[in-house]
Amino acid sequence: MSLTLYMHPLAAYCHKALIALYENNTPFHPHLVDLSDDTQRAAFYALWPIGKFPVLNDQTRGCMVPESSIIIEYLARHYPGKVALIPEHPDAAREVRFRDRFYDQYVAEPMQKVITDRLRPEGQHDHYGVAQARDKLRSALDLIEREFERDDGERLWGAGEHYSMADCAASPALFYANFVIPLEDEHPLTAAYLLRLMQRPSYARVLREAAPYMHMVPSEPVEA
Ligand SMILES: N[C@@H](CCC(=O)N[C@@H](CS)C(=O)NCC(=O)O)C(=O)O
Repeated sequence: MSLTLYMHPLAAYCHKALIALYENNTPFHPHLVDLSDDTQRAAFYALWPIGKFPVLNDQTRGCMVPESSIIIEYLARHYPGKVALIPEHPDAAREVRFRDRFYDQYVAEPMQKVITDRLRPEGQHDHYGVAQARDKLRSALDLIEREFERDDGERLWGAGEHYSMADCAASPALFYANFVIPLEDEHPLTAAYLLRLMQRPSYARVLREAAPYMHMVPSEPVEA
């Protein structure tokens, strides 16, 4: 098999790449990396010294591709399927890329800051950083909600009427953000969007595969 995805089934950015692969039934080999295992960690860092997954290795083209958005761009160019995750039209493509960046940087990043802080040892928590991250996350969610309201809740997907890379990014970002700031409370249209994303067969499959690991997500009571 030509494509290998280095990943972990719980990792938000790996969900994003997996969704893209499943959307187009692209054949690939999933290579699960357990970073808590010294041997696996060393092997992964030898491949990609930054040590963040997902990383896609394309044996046929001799190409190693890190970064979830770049993996999706790569798949769209070299292994296209019937779902065009990056639209042809440059303006539509720019909108998709903007939404993708938005979900990564303003939803997924602060969400990860809050959740990974829960894994830190006692006495090593970053309370100030977590409070900042929660504020950032709330601002992003408020903006997403306002945009759905502006569209009278009629916009189906992240960047418009067509499913795209923006939705690949939004799926794990909102799924895990919901562990930090429950969406139903003040973001009902965003909660409805998350439900649509979770019902999409590609993400439903990712979540099914992640289910055996979900108990590892730290679910402390949400701070006020
Ligand atoms: N910008 C990267 C972010 C990747 C990332 O943060 N991956 C996390 C998992 S979701 C990771 O590898 N964490 C392991 C670590 O930081 O040690 C992307 O889009 O792929």
